[in-house]
Parts: sequence; C-alpha cells; structure tokens
Amino acid sequence: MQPKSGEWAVPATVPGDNVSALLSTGKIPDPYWADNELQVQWIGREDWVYSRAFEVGPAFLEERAIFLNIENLDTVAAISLNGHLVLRTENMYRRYRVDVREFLVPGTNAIRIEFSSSERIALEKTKQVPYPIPTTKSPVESPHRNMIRKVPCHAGWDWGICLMVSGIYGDISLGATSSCRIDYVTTTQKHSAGSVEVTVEVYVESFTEGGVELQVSLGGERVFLPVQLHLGANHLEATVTLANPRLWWPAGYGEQPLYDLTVRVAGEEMRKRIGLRTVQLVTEEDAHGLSFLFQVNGVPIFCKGANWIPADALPQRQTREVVEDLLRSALAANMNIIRVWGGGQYEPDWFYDFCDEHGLLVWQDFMFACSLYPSTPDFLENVRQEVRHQIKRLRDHACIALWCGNNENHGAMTWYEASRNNRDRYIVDYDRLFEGVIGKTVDECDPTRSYWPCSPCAGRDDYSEGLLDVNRGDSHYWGVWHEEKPFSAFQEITPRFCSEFGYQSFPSMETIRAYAPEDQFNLTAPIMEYHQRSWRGNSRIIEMFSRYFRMPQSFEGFVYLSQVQQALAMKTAVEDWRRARPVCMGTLYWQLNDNWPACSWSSIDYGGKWKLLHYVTKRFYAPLLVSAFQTPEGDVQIWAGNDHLTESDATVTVEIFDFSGNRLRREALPVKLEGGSSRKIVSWPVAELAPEPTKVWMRLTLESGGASVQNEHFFSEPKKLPLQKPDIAATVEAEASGGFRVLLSCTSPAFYVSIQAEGIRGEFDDNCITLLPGEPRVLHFVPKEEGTLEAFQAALRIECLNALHA
Ligand code: BMA
Repeated sequence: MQPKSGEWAVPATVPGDNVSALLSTGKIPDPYWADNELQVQWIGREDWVYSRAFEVGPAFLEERAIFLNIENLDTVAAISLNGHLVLRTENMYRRYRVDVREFLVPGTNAIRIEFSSSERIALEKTKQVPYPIPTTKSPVESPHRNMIRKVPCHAGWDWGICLMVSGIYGDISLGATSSCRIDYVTTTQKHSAGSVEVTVEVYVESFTEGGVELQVSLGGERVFLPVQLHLGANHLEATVTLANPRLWWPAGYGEQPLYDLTVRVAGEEMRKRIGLRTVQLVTEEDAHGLSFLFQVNGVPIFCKGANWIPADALPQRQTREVVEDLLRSALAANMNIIRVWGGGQYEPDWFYDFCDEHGLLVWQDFMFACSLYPSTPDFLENVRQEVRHQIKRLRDHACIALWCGNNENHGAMTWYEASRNNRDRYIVDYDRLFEGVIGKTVDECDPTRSYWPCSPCAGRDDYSEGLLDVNRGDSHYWGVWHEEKPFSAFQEITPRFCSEFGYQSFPSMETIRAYAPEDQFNLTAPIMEYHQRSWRGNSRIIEMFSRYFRMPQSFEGFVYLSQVQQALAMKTAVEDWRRARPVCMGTLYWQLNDNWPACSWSSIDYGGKWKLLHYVTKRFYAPLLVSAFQTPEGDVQIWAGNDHLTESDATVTVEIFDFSGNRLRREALPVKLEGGSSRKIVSWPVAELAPEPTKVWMRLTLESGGASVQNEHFFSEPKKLPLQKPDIAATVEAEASGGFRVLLSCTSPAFYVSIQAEGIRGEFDDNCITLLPGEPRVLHFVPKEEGTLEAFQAALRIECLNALHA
C-alpha cells in the first residue's frame, strides 16, 4: 500500500484498513493516544493505492464466466487488472460483481486499487447540488460525510474519533463458473396451525441455457424441481412445507432452533440457517397515541436493549472475537434486542448469525444519520442498489425485527438554518430518499417486515415537524443529558418505545490509562477534555454530581462516581418505563459500546470492560423487577414486573433500615404476577415509611419460583444521607473453573460497592451492589485470560459511595 503521491510503500492486510497498515509499520503514532488523532488527519486527504500480484491457473481461465467479487470496499476507488480499468466503486455498502475474463492471463496477474480521498470526493459532490445539504458537526471531523456512502461516523461523532480510513473489509475474490452463479437466496414463511410453508426464491445469473434441476433441502425436507435457465438473470422458486415446526424465539422467550437450508442449481450451492417465526411491528392508534411494539409469534415482546455502533474506528480490529464478545455481553445483561444504528454500518453475516443463534433481535437502520441527504438521480440510484443488496443479503436472518430508514434525519430538518427556511425543499429530498427509494425497495424486497422511515418518527405517513411526541411511535429522549434536566424528568414521560436515551460516564481507569498519561488524570485536563466529544460533557457530569452526590476527592473517585451516576440515570429511566408496560414496550439505551477509548454514553468500555452501568443493566433488564417510585405527591409506590410469559406466585418483601444497618420494619406481601405484566403492589405515604427521610433507606426483595431479585431506594438525594464509613473486607479464593471467588463483608451498610480487577479481562457476576453487615456477599469473577490468584488479588480495587461521606 502506498500514498498515490508518495515514494514509499508499506504492507497492508486484506481484509483491513490503511490506517492500521500505517500504524503497524510505525508510520504513524497510535491515533487513540492523547490527541494523536490530529496528527493523522492527513491520511483521509490522501489517495491510497493497494496493489499486489496473484496467480491464475490455466484451468481457471477455461471457465465460461470469471468475475471479481467485491464487498465492503471503502469507498471511492478505481480497480484495474493488468493495467485495465475494470470497475469504479462509490459505495462501501454495495456488492460489486464484474466480469473480468478478458483481462486475466494465465500465470502472474496484477491488481491495483486506487482509493480517492473520500473527503475530497464528498466536497466535490456538494458542488453538484445547487443548495446546501447540511450535516451535524463534530469537534474533530471530516466535512460532508452525508455526500458519500461511507460509514458516517468515520468522519467523527459526538463520541467518536475522526479516522477517514479506507481499505477492503469484506470479500475480494475471483469466481469462475461455466454454468451459473447464485447471487441471492431468500425465503418467505407462511405460518399456519402445525406447519410452516417456506417459499425459497433463488436469484441466479446464468451463463448457459437449458434445463437443470433446482434442489432445495430445508430441515430434512427436499424439493427437486426441473427448471429452465436463461442467459442472464433468472428467478427460481420452490416451496417446502415443514410440519410441526419448532419456532424461533427471542432470548428469554424460548429457544432458537435453526433449520439448515441448502439450495443447489447446476453444481452451484448456497447454504443458510433459517429460524421459523413471525415478527410484526404493531403500530396502532389507541388511547395513548400510536403504539409501537414488536410481536414475535404473536407474543408481545418487551424489548430491552441498547444501540450498537461499529466496534472499532479501525475496521481491521473489528474481529469476530471482539464483536461476539460485545454481543455476548449484551445477552449477559439480559438484553433481547440491539439497534444497529444508522451512523455506522451493516454488519457482516456472522454478526447476524450470532444474533440468530442467541435470540438477540436486531433493529436494523439503513446507514443515514443526523443529516440531510441529496436526492440527485445518481445518489438515489446508488442507494437503491445498496438497499436492495443489503436486504437480500440479510432478510433471512430470524433476528432482524425491523428495517428503519435512518437515525434522526426527520427531526434534523429543524436543526439547520437552510432547512428551517426552506422545509419544502428538504422534505421533498427526504421523501424521495426514504419513501421513494428506500421504502419502496423494502416493500419490494422484503414484504415480510415493516419499514419505519426514521428513528424516531410517528410512522410512514407522518411528515409533521417536531418529533418530540413520545406518545406516537418510537422516541429519542435526550432531556436529561442534552437539556440537563434532573433524572426525575425520565419519570415525567411515558414513551411508547424509547429507542435512544443516555447518560455519559468516564471509562474505567485502565481504559483511561490507554489514552492519557497520569499528569492528565483530572476532569478538566486537556486530554481528559479531548477524549470527550459531547459539548460541555465533563461539565455536565460534574454539575449533575452536585445535585445528587458529595464531591469526590480523587480522580479515581470522579471516575467511579461518574459510572454510578450513569447507572442510576439509566436505572431511573428503564425502571419507570418498565412500570409503564404495556403503554411502553421497549427501551434501547444509548449506547452499548465505544469505537475508541473515550468518555461516552456506553455501558461497555472500548476493549470490552463492563462499566458499572452494564452490571446494573443486568439487574434492571432481568425478567423479574421490583422497584420503588416516589411520587411528587409524597407517596412511595412499590411495583413488580414479570417479563416471563407465565403467571407466578411471588412475595415482595419491604424492609426499612437505618444507616447503621438496623432493620426497623419488615413487610412480606404475597402477590400474583401475571405473565408479561407490571403492577403496583402497594403505595405508602413517605411520611409513614420514612418519617425522617434522610435517616432510613428501603430494601425491596421479589421472590418468585426460586428466583430472587433486590433493589434499594433512598428517600432523599444520596448527598444528604448520613452514610457511615464501612469497613469492607474481601477474601479471595481461586476456583476450580479458573475463576475467582470474592467474599465481601462490611461493618455498616455500603452502597454502590464497586469491585474492579484492574487490567484483568473478565467480568464479575454482579457489581455496584449494596452490602449489609451480617450479610456477606459472594461474587464470582470469570476471567477471559489466565492469571494467578496473587495477580488477581493485587489488581482488586473496591470503592463505594460511603467513601465520599467519610
Ligand atoms: C443520538 C444518536 C447519536 C448521538 C447521540 C448522543 O441521537 O443518534 O447521533 O451520538 O444521540 O448525542
């Protein structure tokens, strides 16, 4: 690989990206460290050339058709074989297949891929439109990201580094056949009592004519059909009926059986695995507005999840291991859905395979975010090809619940002066793209799923301004972070489905060490501010501390408290919206992961380490939930929720303690919990439960069918509480499994107790817990790498809220 204008070259990996190649050969410093990002911005302004030689055997060249297959090539490039230009690409989300037979020779061949600077091309494209096409600004950015079909967040985001990478991240290969090529296989299921009829459609490019056999085998059933192939594109179809189908369910609702599908035509073969299920988005007018909920196999699903962004700003590091680890963490925190957000990318097949296998529903955005977009004929045609390909590639994944047009572009029409002054102009562009092209393409290529034009919006036919009506469709609620409202603002709204809401925290100490030297360990130090891309971000975090907490004394204390604060923000929102079931039927917090080490809304650090939020998520997303809601009128309501489908007998225990750990009151309330429900169990005046609200706290326990969950409630802001200095003792033992067991005990109640094994990859089974004297807790740590007991012990770090009151 070499810069087009340069004299030097470095080895590059395919699949991989040019920035990783420069990094691994020492040409650039680590862009994630300190503010090195600024030193690598030139890379995106250069043109880059990838070249290599490859061998082709004579037998290969005897085949009738020889084609070059390219997927995920980023982005604007000219590809030549042996000096002949064979293809120009301009969309990294499309698959390109071109006939290259005449350009190959037996023996050694040369391929050259010339990548044009995406930044320059984007700028050139703005000149082809006679009015501005605005996009969101980021602190460090490449402008006009909306003009090219490249991962939008490569150009920087309000959590992300600007790295205008290029390279090849998917397949690049030569194919040869003398018969035909299967371009896509898609399936459509028709469910009826006791059976499912599956129609298999096969899209074949044929290079010969004549009769052949179409062979379809699905779950042991076989159908062989004689078919005629014509030169060029062929559309074949077969139907297979499966009796007694085993249905596919989202995580927590049942199993994920997958049926093997094999399609053969004239010696060519394609395999897939199919989950049998129906999925429906239900949006109906009702007493509260316009509903928004998913039903799988007719069962309403309360969706619990988070938003997904690309796993690394360096595409080469988005390995299967890294990505699956993140998805596994989502499942471990009781999530049943993730939203592949529109500022990122369509993920590789194995991402969706994993979600199929584990019951993680996917809300799939098309890749448009926080911008307005052009509607020139070229742009629209380019997008049509992209969307057609992505739908045909992905639609057989059982996990995919929805196609969504974009992220926030509908609302974005109010963000820019140009579009505020001329809404007609931009709404026409919007409609051409998101209905005229994408909506129509979804209807044509996947009638089995719903299309939702924008997250958030109020449906396909609603072009109204102002998308803040949480009663209609899905919503993004940013009042607490971006408008700096108190956490109680979450409880003042009842969204039908909240597909974004978030609160930031600092990453863990070990992640901070990966980008900042110790002299920067201060919230307002330049590098700490540099790795914060949200406007006033660190100030907001500190200001919010002052409302609820006492100020930490140390940097480590700030980092810890920021994670507690974030966890409490999300807990406040999710518990409230789960209580509001069935009016609210889903929560997707912003955001699951990070693409570089930074301060952000994520619940998992760059590198995979769980923040405290992720542990707390595991509790507030658990199927059983017990929670308290203190009303503005001065009552405390106790609620119990059950996401299981079956009714159960349960007990809710309410205990009042003082801050020395003395129990002052205990009530055990028997309750019947209906399947898929949430209900208020009891309501007391605060004055009765806690006559002096700063002197006591409440513990709630819900027990049902052998499961037990707990929660705690303070009657006033934590900063007012007389928290005592707890003496927390930890004894550690190695477990036969290779993990570690930690026994924690204390001398007075300790809150939001955090235990970290710094620098050791792995997770505890619980964290951010409450400890009571006389009730020691055992936690287990499952490491992702081998290590000794001594190393584990030395890495342990324990913190709790009480320390701020000492
Ligand atoms: C949203 C997202 C992102 C952004 C986040 C935080 O609305 O869609 O664009 O990162 O807010 O501001």
